[in-house]
Amino acid sequence: MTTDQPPLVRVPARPGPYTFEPATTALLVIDMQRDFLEPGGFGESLGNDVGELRRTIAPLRRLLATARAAALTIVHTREGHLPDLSDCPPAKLQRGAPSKRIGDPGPYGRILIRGEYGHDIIDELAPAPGEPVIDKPGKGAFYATDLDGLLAERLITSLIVTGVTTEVCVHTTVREANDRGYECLVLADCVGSYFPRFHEVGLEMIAAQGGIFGWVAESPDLLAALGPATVA
Ligand code: TIU
Repeated sequence: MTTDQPPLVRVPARPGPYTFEPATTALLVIDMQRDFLEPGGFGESLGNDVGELRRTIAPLRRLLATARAAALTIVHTREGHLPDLSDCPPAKLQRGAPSKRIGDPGPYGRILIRGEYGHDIIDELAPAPGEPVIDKPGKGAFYATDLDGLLAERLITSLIVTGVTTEVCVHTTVREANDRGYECLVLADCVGSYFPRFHEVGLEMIAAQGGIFGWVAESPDLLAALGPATVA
């Protein structure tokens, strides 16, 4: 029997199954940058346990391999600022302990400055040629970027959201996406926070009230649902 319906993928999720069409779905990988994740880096220098973030690397590698095999649109983001800090509002610049603020010298170059080693994406999750990398000055990936236009050009209506940190850049991006009409599936094992309780409650907040901001699933369930495209 033939059908005109596009192929749909259905993933067990909370608050209920998430259904998407691969052709109109993008994988968003948020801010998997050395400044946040590398041992000895900026995030760790603030007293954070980067292990809470690094546990996302292995599942994200599997997910990226499968998403590439399935020809999903993949978009990476990086949080950071121009070297002259002209795109960093004073309110953000003055946050944090003196000497550990945006633009200050850090273990991997000037903290969160574009072009610095620490600002770039970790080697394990390096973008493949042709995959867009969105540089964003805010926590949300839609604020002051062309992400919305890029997704619209590709007719994307559904986002699989991953990256760090759960309650900061992931949450802000999901909220922005939700208000713009995108459906979001957040993968619990592919997002992480320095604060485990923020991570847990952040995920609960997304799926609460019938999925007020979106859906939450585990990446192995998504890989199983994608079936033949899954890469071990
Ligand atoms: N990417 C992102 O979440 N930026 C942050 O500053 N996160 C913190 O949790 N600090």
